[in-house]
Amino acid sequence: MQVAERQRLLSPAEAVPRIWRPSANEFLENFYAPSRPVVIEGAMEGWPALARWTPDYLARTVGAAPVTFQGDRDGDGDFELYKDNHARTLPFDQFIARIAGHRGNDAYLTAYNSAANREALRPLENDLGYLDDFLTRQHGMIWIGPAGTFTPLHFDLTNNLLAQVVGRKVITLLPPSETPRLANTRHVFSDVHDVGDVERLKLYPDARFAARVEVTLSPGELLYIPVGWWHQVRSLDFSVMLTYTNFHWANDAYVDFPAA
Ligand SMILES: O=C(O)CCC(=O)C(=O)O
Repeated sequence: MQVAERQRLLSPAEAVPRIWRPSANEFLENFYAPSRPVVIEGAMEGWPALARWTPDYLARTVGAAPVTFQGDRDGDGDFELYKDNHARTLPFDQFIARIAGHRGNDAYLTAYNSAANREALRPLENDLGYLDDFLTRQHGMIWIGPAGTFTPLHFDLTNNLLAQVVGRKVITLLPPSETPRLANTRHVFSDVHDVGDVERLKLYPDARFAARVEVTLSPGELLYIPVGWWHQVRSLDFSVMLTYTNFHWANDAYVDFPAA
């Protein structure tokens, strides 16, 4: 039997429903509290960033301010685990010139770089709205990359809300109950890296049977990923996204989790 035939696919509509602008209570009761992923449509309506954020506009607005990004990732199969080795700096407009119109996974400005980039990227905050039903008024951590970035399979120690602003991303989600199949030998990472990589799955046969669901996130859409849900992310286009963790409700699972 082919690997693809053995995979257990969750129904996208059941596992990750799409809903239109829920109230705070609907979101809390049906998704946040029961740890159920969901795509939220309509909540980013009117954000100027959705219309403005072309690569040229981003480069003009931030200019040559130096930014930190993750670079030289291609030669390192564990670039995510050893992310501190990959911190690189460029003037922002040069970083944009390097990724816009290109494809690949070598250079990616990620949420991990957000503290270093907060001041440089502040001019972009004028184009963002707020998600007051779900979050406090603090802007999210920004991800900027070319088509073809790939974040390997991992889970987070917080509930996350992903806000897609530019381009599309495909997010593969696997429930926490699949952890025993995912070779979770190192902190929040899976040795499998990519549950879509047929060659790699030969090394991790249990992972073939891990149930999964794919979500394509488009500009203006939010994805709620509950703490502990495995995910890997691939960008289809030049992409800008924000990750928020500042919910109105408890979000501190990391306190009890063993350090890396
Ligand atoms: O967009 C990506 O490349 C990764 C996003 C992610 O893993 C997250 O926000 O938790």
